[in-house]
This record gives sequence, structure tokens and C-alpha cells, in this order.
Amino acid sequence: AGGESAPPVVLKLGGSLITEKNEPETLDEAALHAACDAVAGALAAGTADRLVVVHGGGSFGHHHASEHGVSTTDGTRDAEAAAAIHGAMKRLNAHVLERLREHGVPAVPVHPLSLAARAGGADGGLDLPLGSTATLLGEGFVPVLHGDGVATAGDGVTVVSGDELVVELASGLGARRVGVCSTVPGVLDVDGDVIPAIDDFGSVADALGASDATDVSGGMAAKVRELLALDAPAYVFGAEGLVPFLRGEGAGTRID
Ligand code: IP8
Repeated sequence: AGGESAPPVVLKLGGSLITEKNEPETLDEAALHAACDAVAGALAAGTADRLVVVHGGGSFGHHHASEHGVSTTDGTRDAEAAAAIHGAMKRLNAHVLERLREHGVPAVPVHPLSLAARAGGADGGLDLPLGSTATLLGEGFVPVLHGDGVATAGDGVTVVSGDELVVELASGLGARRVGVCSTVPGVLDVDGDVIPAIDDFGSVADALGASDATDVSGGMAAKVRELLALDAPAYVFGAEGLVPFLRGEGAGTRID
């Protein structure tokens, strides 16, 4: 790989992975350190030389979003609420950037609230202009995006999840591989075992509880469906999968 125009790797670090879920605005320092170490190692080895990182909200964004009743589908026109959610996510983003740079990773922020918009209506798509991210990548940086508030026509500000950003980035940048790292070792079947590979939604729909029509919060079924639609292979894995994934190997569940 390599070269200016090589397709990038898109990696999501779940909020549950890098924060302490039950302690407001608290990092899981050990997990974040391990993740930064894995990213730095892959950049040094050249196995993921063009990399975009996305992180979720964990105990930073979600606390403020639920306090103000804001979700991916319920917006707010209260500027204080929007600022509280965005502020918390910027604090988490600043921590992630600082830790990455301490590991020698040339990480810079890209804040979705300043860039993206949702069209209104039930099927209103997300518009995420990628010029800044693509240019930063071309200049050798590692852009770091995050779940955030997003301007939404007819609904004020809603939440954009890290998972939505991963899908937009992967399709818009023509990603080579996509990794979604959380505290779960992969997509699990009804017995709790990791499903090694998914290439067809129908074959796993039952195991994922896909009949649950109320699943609008980016549950596993919705996530798998969106990752399947991408051209790039996607991997869903836990902390133990990060090093192999960034080395270009398989990890957790392969969705392709
Ligand atoms: O943790 C949502 O991102 P996620 C972030 O990827 C906020 O769902 C603002 C709650």
C-alpha cells in the first residue's frame, strides 16, 4: 500500500471502549492507551498508512444527549442543549487527540457539527462534505471525527452517531477496509458466539433480532445492514482485534 491516493482505512473506536461507561466524562485510560499504541504501531509499520479515526460518545456525549432528550431522531432547538452535547464530545475528542499525538500519531480534529447536515423528513440522508478530511489525509494527517450534534432540517440539532460517520467516510473516501472496535468481540449469534463472517443479511437476521422495528438507535442489525452495503470489507471486533485488524488481518466478524 502507500502513495498519495491509496484508499484509506477507516477505524471506529467505540465510546464504550475508550470511556468508563458509568462514570460521567471519564476515560478508560488503559483501553485508550492500548488503542493509541495499536494505531501508532500500524502507522510505523506502514500497514495502515492512510487512516481516518472516528470515536463514539461513551460517557461524554450520551449523558448530555439523554439529559436533553436528543437522539439521532429527536432534535433540539435549544442552543444550550446543542452546545452541551457538542462541548462534551469536543472534550472527549481533545483527550483522544492528545493521547494519539503522545504516541506520535499526527492526529487532527474534524468536528461533524461544523460540517454535516441532515435533510429533513423520515428518510433524510446525512450530508457530510469530505474535502477537509480527504485533504488532511493527503497531507499525512490522521483526521479524527466523532459522534456529535448535527444540523437537521425541520428538527434543530439531532445526534449523528460514530457508526453513521464510519459509513459515510467509507463510501465517500472509497475506504480499503473498515474496522469497528468496541467492547464486544464481534457480531454475536443467539448463543453468544462470534459469527466469523456475514455476507448476506438474511442469514443472520434472526440472530440479530432484525424484526425489531423500533431499532432506530443503531443497534447491531442496523449496523450490519449498513456495513454490508459498503464496497469495502468491514470488521467488527473487540480490543483484542485492533492490532490484527490494523496489520491487515482479519478480526472478529468479517462483513463483506
Ligand atoms: O457513541 C454518539 O456517537 P456514538 C455521540 O457513536 C453523541 O453513538 C453525541 C451522543
